[in-house]
Amino acid sequence: MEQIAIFAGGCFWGVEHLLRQLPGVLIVISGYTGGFTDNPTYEDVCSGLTGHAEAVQVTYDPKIISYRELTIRFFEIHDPEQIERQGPDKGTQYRSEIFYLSEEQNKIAKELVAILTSKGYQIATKISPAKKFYPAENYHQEYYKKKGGQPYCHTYSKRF
Ligand code: MHO
Repeated sequence: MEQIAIFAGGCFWGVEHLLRQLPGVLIVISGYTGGFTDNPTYEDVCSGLTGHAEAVQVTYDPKIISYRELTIRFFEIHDPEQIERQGPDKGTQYRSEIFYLSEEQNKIAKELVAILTSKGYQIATKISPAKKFYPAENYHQEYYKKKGGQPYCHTYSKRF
């Protein structure tokens, strides 16, 4: 049975591109969530006034990849110590946040933050219940695949 996970880790182009490469990840949609306006556009979210974060909705097969493995990768492809920014992108829409869809996901996310904290990281990542996820405009989907090139705001760093 497929499951869903939602992560915000800065510009969704890079998060989408890097999570899509994992075996067991079936679909990744770039979008907006965590704010207080309905049907936000990219321009709305860029204004920083909607409360939404750029985020990805990941559909995965838990028989191939667990939520824990997926979330570990999320922590290793963005910098979870940055507050309200990611690399060159500044603003609350680029914050680091995990939107959990079950108590089990909440527990796993908190355990991973505790592990990183015990290693000395100052984790900025928020952990919040999932709210409605709004898919972004088509031109934001599979951005790097369409344009060619590699993410410039995200790289892999081993942290676990
Ligand atoms: N720094 C990026 C942000 C794009 S993202 C979809 C840019 O090139 O505009 O927010």
